[in-house]
Amino acid sequence: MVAITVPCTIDQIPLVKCPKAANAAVPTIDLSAPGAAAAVADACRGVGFFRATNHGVPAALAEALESRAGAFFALPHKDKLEHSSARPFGYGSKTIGPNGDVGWLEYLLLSVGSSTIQASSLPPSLRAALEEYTVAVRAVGTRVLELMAEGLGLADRSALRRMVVDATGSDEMVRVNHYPACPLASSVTGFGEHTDPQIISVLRSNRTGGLQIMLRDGRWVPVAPDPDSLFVNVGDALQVLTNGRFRSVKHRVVAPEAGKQSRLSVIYFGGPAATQRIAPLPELMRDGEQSLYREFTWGEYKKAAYKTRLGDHRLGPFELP
Ligand code: GA4
Repeated sequence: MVAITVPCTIDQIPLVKCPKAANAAVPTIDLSAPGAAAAVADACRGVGFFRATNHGVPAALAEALESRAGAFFALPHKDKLEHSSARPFGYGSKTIGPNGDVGWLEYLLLSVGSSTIQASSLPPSLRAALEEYTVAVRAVGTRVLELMAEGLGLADRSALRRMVVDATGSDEMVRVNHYPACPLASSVTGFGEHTDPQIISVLRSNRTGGLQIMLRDGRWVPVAPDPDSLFVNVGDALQVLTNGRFRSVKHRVVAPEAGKQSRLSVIYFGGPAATQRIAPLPELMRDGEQSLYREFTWGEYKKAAYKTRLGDHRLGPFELP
């Protein structure tokens, strides 16, 4: 097989039709408030996305990571490329996934195993900051998965967290995305529209906007950046586990325009072990309710996902007529 590297230039990156709508649609949930479980479930049944406050991640950890990541991305391109050999993990620039998706960004995608970042070659200070942050954000993921289970009315509040943070061999990742200001055009795609395949994603960004989510009625709305909050996404696997009650949210990022600060985001993805069966939780099913999906394992879904383009409807082939 011959590997062809296609150099990606700005004119190969698609533009995004930007919405004029305001930011009203994103529910904000105080994770420490009574009633948080019901609010989380409501948000996940609605838009599939919410802003979490009082999450307990110390600002200092996020800021330390932001500054170390900023220093990393400021390195000469050839130095960063030294971290790009372990596809899909490591450093990437402009290309996303193996099937031709491109965006105005560079990133680090790292696998998390027992809270350790699996990439020994990273600068030690960046690796340490990422590990500390990951431990903290994982704890938020754990708490949110418990709130989701409670909000769904599951007797076992650990039913969801057991698939991710407590499971051996679970598939957890951290991604650091850096979107430099784009000098040549506005509305340039940073990260094209997609849903996250996993159970849950927890995002934090700096003060630069660009993230947009799709509402249930198909409208795109911008998400106002807020470095003090975390943003939680429902992923495809959670949509299946809840037989469509929770909705995997479509989202995308528009690159900052010339003169703006670059955008830096860090996302924790909580996925289960490869052997985990993904099917609606029996306790949720009403009498006579049929599964909307044929059964699959996370390993199968992941394999299928890596054959798709970013914007494809990945659950499509698993939907039952
Ligand atoms: C989208 C969510 C996460 O960023 C990610 C992405 C992954 C990658 O960048 O390697 C994928 C994409 C994401 C879904 C479809 C496939 C796989 C790129 C791609 C085209 C890390 C993930 O798990 O799925």
